Amino acid sequence: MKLLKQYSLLLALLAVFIPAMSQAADIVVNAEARIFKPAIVYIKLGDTVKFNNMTSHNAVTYVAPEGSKGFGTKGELPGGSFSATPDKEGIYGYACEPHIGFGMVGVVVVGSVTQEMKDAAKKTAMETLEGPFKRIIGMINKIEVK
Ligand SMILES: [Cu+2]
Repeated sequence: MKLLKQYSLLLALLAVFIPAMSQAADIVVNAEARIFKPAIVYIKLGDTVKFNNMTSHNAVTYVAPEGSKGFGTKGELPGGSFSATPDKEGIYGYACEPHIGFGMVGVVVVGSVTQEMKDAAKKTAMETLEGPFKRIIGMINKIEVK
């Protein structure tokens, strides 16, 4: 009887987690001349952001949630396309380094975002970003708190 109970519990857990895992989605961001389109994307933890047309662009996080390793590699162009799967919920502000002078920045929001999270990301950005990378702050300002 006890074994049957454990078995049912296992089945119930699988029923909950398998659909949740299969819902992980690919969200596409296209690098265009001097912009990312869309520049702000809202995803769930486990979703992947696929950056296309990256031959002359990169996407490197300059603001990331605490403990996250972010995505992209400073000073490197991934070429073609590259996929980023953020490892923590929160706000990721990133830049295309070759075109930062043109304000080519974007934001990935993972999970639900509160005003406090937005304020904290903005504070971090203001304290750590330099020169044209401060453009990321403007993009964080545009995040919709839902
Ligand atoms: Cu670029």
